Amino acid sequence: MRTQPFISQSTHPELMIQKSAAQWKGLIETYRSYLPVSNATPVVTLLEGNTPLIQVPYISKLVGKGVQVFVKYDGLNPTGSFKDRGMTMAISKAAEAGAKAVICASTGNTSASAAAYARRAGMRAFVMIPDGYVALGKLAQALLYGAEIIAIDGNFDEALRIVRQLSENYPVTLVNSVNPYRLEGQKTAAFEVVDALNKAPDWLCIPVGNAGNITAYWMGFCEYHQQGYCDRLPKMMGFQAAGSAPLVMGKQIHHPETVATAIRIGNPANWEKALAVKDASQGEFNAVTDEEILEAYRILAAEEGIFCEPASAASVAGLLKLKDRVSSGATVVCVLTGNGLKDPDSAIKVSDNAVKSVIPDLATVAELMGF
Ligand code: AN7
Repeated sequence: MRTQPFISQSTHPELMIQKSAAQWKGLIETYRSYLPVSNATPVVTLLEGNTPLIQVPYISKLVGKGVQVFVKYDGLNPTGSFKDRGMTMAISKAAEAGAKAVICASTGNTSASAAAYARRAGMRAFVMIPDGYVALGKLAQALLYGAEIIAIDGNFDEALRIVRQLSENYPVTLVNSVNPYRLEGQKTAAFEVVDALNKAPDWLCIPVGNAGNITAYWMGFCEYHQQGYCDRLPKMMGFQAAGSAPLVMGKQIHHPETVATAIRIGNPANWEKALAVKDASQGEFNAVTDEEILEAYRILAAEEGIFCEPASAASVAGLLKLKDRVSSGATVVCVLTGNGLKDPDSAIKVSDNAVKSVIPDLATVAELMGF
């Protein structure tokens, strides 16, 4: 799903050189000095990372007050989601440790990413999914990558509990975001945001499920801040779907529901870390309804030309919901975590657009076009 390599302005010279080189080498090579890898680590990569930070003028105008909104389009990673940033690290470190098999619970994207990277490393990939709640594109990926897919009559939280126990008792490495290497890889997205903006944004809006990504972004911003590459830190604004909003409600949700199946999670694995990020960044967790998510999803595609999956649009839905509270002239980055092609069913359902069928005749087609 990658397009042309994106060449960003870098705040520091060695990255400038690497990023303007003809071939992007993947995020481990690019950010090696910030990551827990050594020469002994076999780098398993599909050249993930280096995704574009795109201005969204229509959404900026909806927010008003001279606010500049960008989206970090992480759906352009090799398997179509931000999970690849974490998976290149988790699988490389698993390979270094001699692992022969990995396992994850997944609402879909983690399973696709784990399967791709594990198979590339010659490992077995076990993925456990909630039966009937994984978007079609994600399932198609896991199947073709050769994952061993186990569907349970239960939700993500139940699957995570089982795979955690399996990894404790059998020779199989857990690659959910409780694996610390996942967060190390994912923090590079924050590096890229700062490299592109030459500063940290005022707000970082991000969809939240297990809260791994919000934690990883915060790690990345803090590290770059310590290095002096940005002189302030963003408010971390996490958004959950209203039917699956444990961090907003302050309690576990036993039967999470939302159209955004990627974030249909009632008991986030990184709960404590997420609360710490909120406090440290003076950020917030807020809920957005399925209607608000789908409206942002539609606006992103129809007005900005950007196709993300519904869960990703929660970041933009959240910004639009809280727009009166953004400072004038602020810079806001919304993270688009997954590609729209992951979930064609939702797109077809949401769209009020229709295919017009016609006979293959010039005059008939021209008339249909209104000419
Ligand atoms: C598109 O694939 O949990 O808050 O099993 O696929 O770090 O969990 C996916 C999560 C946001 C939430 N957007 O990130 C999985 C899984 C998309 C996602 C999230 C997910 P976290």
